[in-house]
Amino acid sequence: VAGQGILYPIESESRAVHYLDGIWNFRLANESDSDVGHREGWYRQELRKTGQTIQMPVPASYNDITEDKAVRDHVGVVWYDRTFYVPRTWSSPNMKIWLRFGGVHYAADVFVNGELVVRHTGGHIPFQSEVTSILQYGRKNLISVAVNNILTHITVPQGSLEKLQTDSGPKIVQYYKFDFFNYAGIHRSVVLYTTPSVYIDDISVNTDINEDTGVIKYNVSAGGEPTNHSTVSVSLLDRDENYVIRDVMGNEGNLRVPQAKLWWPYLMDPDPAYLYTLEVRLSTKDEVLEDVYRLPVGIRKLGWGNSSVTINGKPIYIRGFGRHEDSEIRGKGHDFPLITRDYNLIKWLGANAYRTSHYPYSEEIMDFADREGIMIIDECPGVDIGSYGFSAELLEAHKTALTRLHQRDKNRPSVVMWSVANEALTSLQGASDYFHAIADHMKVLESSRPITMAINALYDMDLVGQFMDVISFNRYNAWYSNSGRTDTITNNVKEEAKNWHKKYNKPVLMTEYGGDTIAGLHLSPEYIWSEEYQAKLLSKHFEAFDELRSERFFIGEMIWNFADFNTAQTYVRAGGNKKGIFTRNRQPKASALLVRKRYWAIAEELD
Ligand code: BDP
Repeated sequence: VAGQGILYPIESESRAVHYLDGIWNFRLANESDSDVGHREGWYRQELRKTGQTIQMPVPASYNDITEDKAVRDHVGVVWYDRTFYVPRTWSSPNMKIWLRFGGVHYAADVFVNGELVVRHTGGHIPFQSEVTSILQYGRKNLISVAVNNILTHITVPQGSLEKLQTDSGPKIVQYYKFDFFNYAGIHRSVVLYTTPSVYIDDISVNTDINEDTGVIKYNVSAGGEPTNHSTVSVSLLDRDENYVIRDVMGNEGNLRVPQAKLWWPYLMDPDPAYLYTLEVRLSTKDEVLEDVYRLPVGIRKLGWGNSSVTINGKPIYIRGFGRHEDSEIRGKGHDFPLITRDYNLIKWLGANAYRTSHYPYSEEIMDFADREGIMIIDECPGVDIGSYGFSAELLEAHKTALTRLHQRDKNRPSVVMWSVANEALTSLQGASDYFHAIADHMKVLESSRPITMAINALYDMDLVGQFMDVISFNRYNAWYSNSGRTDTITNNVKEEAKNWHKKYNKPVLMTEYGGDTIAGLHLSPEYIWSEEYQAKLLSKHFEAFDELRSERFFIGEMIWNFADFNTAQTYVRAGGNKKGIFTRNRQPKASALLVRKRYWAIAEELD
C-alpha cells in the first residue's frame, strides 16, 4: 500500500540525505505536569525562549549525559529542538522532502515550524512524515520533538506508574518488570531526505533457490501520484557492480539468476554474506524526475520442520548470544564505533547468530548483519508480556509492533527467525488465546521465516509453544536456581531440552543461560559472581549441548549476554546486569576466551 513504506534513507541520483544529528537544545517538562509544553506551545518558538535549556546530543539516550538525577530518572515528557536550513534548490514542484526518525523512545510528537507533523508510539522503529509544504526554503526552520518515556499496561513493553511518598511529597515513579534500563530520547539518526514527487515507496523481496538458479520475487509500490504513465524497471547487479539482469519492466515479478551466489551465514561458506543489489527505477512520462533506489539482496532459502531449521538446504546450528543496545554515556543511542567493535568481537568469537533481545535494533546494526553473514533472531519489543495482564488493547499494540518490525526488516537476509516475545507469562490463562492471535498475525504477514519466542515457563506449564515453529527456552541453572551448584547444570539442561521436544515435536534452541560476573573478581574454587564461576557455568552447559547436538532436534545455544548492560536499580544488580562475556565497555572476561575456543571448534566441525 502506498504510504506504508519505510525504506532506509539512501542517497542516489534522485535522492539527497541531510542529517540533523548533532547537539540539540533540551528541556524537561515538569513531572507533575507532563503536558505543560504542549499546553504552553513550547514548539511554537525555540525552547530557550520558554525556559532554560541544556545541550543534548542526538542520537543518544538523555539519561546518562548529565550529573543530574532528575534527568536520568525523569518520568514523562522531555523536549528537544534545533534549527536548520533547507537549501532553496530543494523547493521544486517535482520534489518531496521527508523527515525521518530511526527511533525515538518511547513516544514522540514532532513539530516543524510550530506544526505537528507526526506522532508516533513505539520506541524502536523508524517513522517519517512528508514535510514539503511545511519547510521554509532558503530560510531557517525549527524542529521540536516532545519525547515521552512512560510505559503503561497497554504499551509494548508494559510498565506501570505508581505514586511514591518521598521526603518532598508524592512522586510518580515508573516501574517495569523487564531487566534493562528504560533509556529514552532520540536514539537514532534524524534525517531529511528528498524524493521525486512520484517515488518508490516500498520494495519487497523474497528469495528462493531452484537447483543452482536463484529466484528473486519482487514487488515495488509507488507513492505520490503515480499515473498510468509511471513505469517500474528493475536490474540486478552483482557484488562487483556488474549487471546480471538489466531493465526488467513491471512493478512485480521474478528475477532468475543462473549460478546464483547464495547468502550464507558467517563461516558456513568461504565467501559468506554475498549481496546483490536490486536497482529499482521508477519513471513517468511527465516532467517528473526518475526515482532510483538500490536495495541489497541476499539470495537464500530457509526451511524448517520438526527437528531442524535449514538455510539453503543445510541445517543450521546457532552459536551466539542475546544482546542489548547499551553502552556507557550514550545508553541506547546509535554509535558507529561501538557497533563496529561489536561485530568485530562477534566474528572474533566465531559466533554466527544473535537475538535482538528485547526489541528491534537500529537499521545500521542490522545492515552489518546482512553484510557479515550474522543470523538474526529478530525480536519485537514484547518483553515480559502479561506482567500487567493481557488485554485486547495490548494485543493490538503488540500486533502493530510486529507489523512495523516486519515492514522494516522483511528484506533482510540476516533475519532467519522472528521472535514474537521474550518471557511472556505463557502459563497464565489468557496467554494461549493471546499468542494464538499473535502467531496468526505473524503468519499472515509472512510465511517464509519460522517464528519463535523465548519462553521461561516450565515445559509442562507452558501454553503457547504449540503456536511457534521453533521452541526457544531461557533457563538459569546454577544461577537463579541452585546458585553455586554447577553440578546440577548438565543433566537439567539435557532433560529440559528433551522434554520441550517431546512436548511439541519442534526444533529446540536454548536462548538464555548465564550468570552475573564482576570483571576482575577472582574466586577459586569457583564462587558466584567471579570470572571462574562464569567460565565453569558456561562449560557445564557446553557439556549438555555437546550431548544434545547428537540429538537432531537441538539447533543452538545462546549465552545471556554478549556484554554487561544497565538495568533499573535493584539489589540483585551491581551497576547493572553483569552476565556479559564482555564488560559494558566491550573488554573480554575470562569466559569470552572459552566461548571463542568453543565457537571456532564447532564452526570447524560443522560449517
Ligand atoms: C531473563 C530475561 C533477561 C534478563 C535475564 C537476567 O529474559 O532479560 O536480563 O533473565 O536475569 O529472565 O539476567
